Order: sequence, then C-alpha cells, then structure tokens
Amino acid sequence: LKIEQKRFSLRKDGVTFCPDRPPHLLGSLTGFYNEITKEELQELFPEMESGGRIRPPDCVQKQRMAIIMPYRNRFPHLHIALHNLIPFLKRQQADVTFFVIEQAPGSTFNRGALLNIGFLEAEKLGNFDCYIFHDVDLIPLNDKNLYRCESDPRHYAVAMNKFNFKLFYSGYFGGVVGFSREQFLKVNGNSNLYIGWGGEDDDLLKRLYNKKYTILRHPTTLSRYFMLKHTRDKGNEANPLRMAILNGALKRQDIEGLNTVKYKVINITLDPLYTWINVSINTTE
Ligand code: UDH
Ligand code: NGS
Repeated sequence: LKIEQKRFSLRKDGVTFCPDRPPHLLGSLTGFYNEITKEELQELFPEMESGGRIRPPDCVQKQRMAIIMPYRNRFPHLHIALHNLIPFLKRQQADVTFFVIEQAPGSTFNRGALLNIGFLEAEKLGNFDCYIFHDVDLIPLNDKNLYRCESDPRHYAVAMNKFNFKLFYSGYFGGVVGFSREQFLKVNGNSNLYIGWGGEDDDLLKRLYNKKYTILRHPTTLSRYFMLKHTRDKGNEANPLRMAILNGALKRQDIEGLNTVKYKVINITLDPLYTWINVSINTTE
C-alpha cells in the first residue's frame, strides 16, 4: 500500500520520480569476474554515500531498497559481486543500500538468522520499502531482471550456471529473493533453526505460501546468474536435521522467526561501499 501511494504522488519541489521502466538497461551482460580491491571499487564508484547507498542523480526512486548479504570469510566474492551489482543497480535507477551481515567465528553458519538480523538492523537505520536477500557469490547476467518489490515476493535467481540455467526444482527459492517490508513481516521472516547448510530457503517458501502469497519469477532468459566457484565452507556443514525441521515448518511460523532471532551486534561500520554489521549468534541457545 505504501508503495502504491508513492507511485502516484508527485513532489512539490519539482523533482521527478524515476520512470517505472529504467531507460538505459542493456539486457544481457557478460559480467566482471576478476578480483578487485575495496579501494579500486571506491575509485570506480565515488558517488556511493556512506554506508553503501547509491541513488539516481536525476530522479527520485519511489522504492528505497536494502540489499542484505549473509557473509563469512568470502572477501573476494563480496567485492566481485559488488563490482557487478553497483553498475547493474545504477542502470536500474535503484535507491539502494548494501548491508553485509557477518557472522562472527565460533558458531555454525546460520543463513536464515543472518537474513533476519539484516532486516531488523536495516529497519533501525533507514526507511526501506523493499528488501533483497542476496548471496555474495551470485552475479546477475541480465539487467532487465529488475530489483523491485511488487505484490508478492520474487525469486530472482531462477537460472544459474551451476544448474544449466534452469530452475533446479519447482520449489527452489534460494540465492536471491525479494520481499517488501510488509511481506517479510507477514511471513515472520526466516526460521532461525537451520544451523549449517540447507533447508532455510525451502522453509521460507512454505511460510510465504502459508500466508497466501505466490512467488513471482521472470523467464529464465532474464533471471540468469553466474555463481562464483568456491569449495564447501568450513563451519557450514550440511545440517543432518534439516528435513525433520522442515516437516514442522508451518506450525512454528508465527512463534519462531523474525520475532525470536537472538544475536548480539559486535560492531557496525558505515563504509563507503556497505554498512558492515558484525554479529554473534549463539547457536547453542
Ligand atoms: N556464506 C558465507 N560464508 C560461509 C557460508 C555461506 O558468506 O561460510 C554466505 C554467502 O553469501 C553464500 C550464502 O551464504 O553465498 C549461501 O551459502 P551456501 O554455502 O548455503 O550456498 P552456496 O550456494 O554453496 O554458496 C553451496 C555449496 C555446497 C552445497 C552442495 C550440496 N549439494
Ligand atoms: C536443496 C536444499 C536447499 C538448497 C538447494 C540448492 O536440496 O536449501 O538444495 O543447493 N534443501 C534442503 O536441503 C532441504 S545448492 O546446490 O545451491 O547448494 O538451497
């Protein structure tokens, strides 16, 4: 509703809103894959504002967007992804802030909890309409895959190179997904119970269907991604309990998730490229 209202209002100061279809999209992209330093990125994109915000110079974007990246020990990937995402989002005329949510060492990786934490911390720092939850190793290959929030949550990363550019399975909801603020609150975010690899994205899909949403997906010609190669991460071993947890997903939806995530913020840094939030999650609690 908030998004709809904004779409039709005009600013009194004469500033124009950006058009619904950005005029300078390129379509298919080859991507940038070489390692790049933080300093090189800052030189390439001096217009980035403190905390990693970028917005169009000549129009006002109706939706303010946060990109939430779950993170631990993938420094080169993060910067390669940003090298792709910043120009991609500039062409899409996005008003976007990047958030890197880093899980401190010592506990098993918990992607679902990190995404919840990213949402809650971003809510404290800005008035965001739209949340994109984005793995650090995914490079979008078509800028017509527009990062915006709509009537239902969207699955962006439909066609990845590692799955031969096809949807892996009909219920796959991983990699890059987008929710309006209201949608994410309504589904109570992610479950925090998936400690280690697997299942949290399937649980999120169950949650959204249970709240009568559907998922939006662009055709595989647009929703293409390249996944950067990496070996299995230490501290993110496959969770042997994931199927059992998934079986009980729906009965827990309203009592476990965004409203119960436990964490401590260790540090928040407003860098020119991103808001970096270092958190500890006690997965034995
Ligand atoms: N992530 C990190 N550090 C880690 C683990 C995960 O930053 O140590 C983040 C990162 O954003 C990554 C995302 O969490 O893109 C998802 O990580 P993942 O390991 O669940 O998924 P990914 O697709 O790799 O990157 C899967 C490789 C092994 C699974 C093989 C089972 N068939
Ligand atoms: C499924 C996992 C998902 C995962 C997907 C793709 O089997 O969490 O594979 O994984 N579901 C369960 O384990 C229940 S990938 O090959 O990208 O690592 O996202």
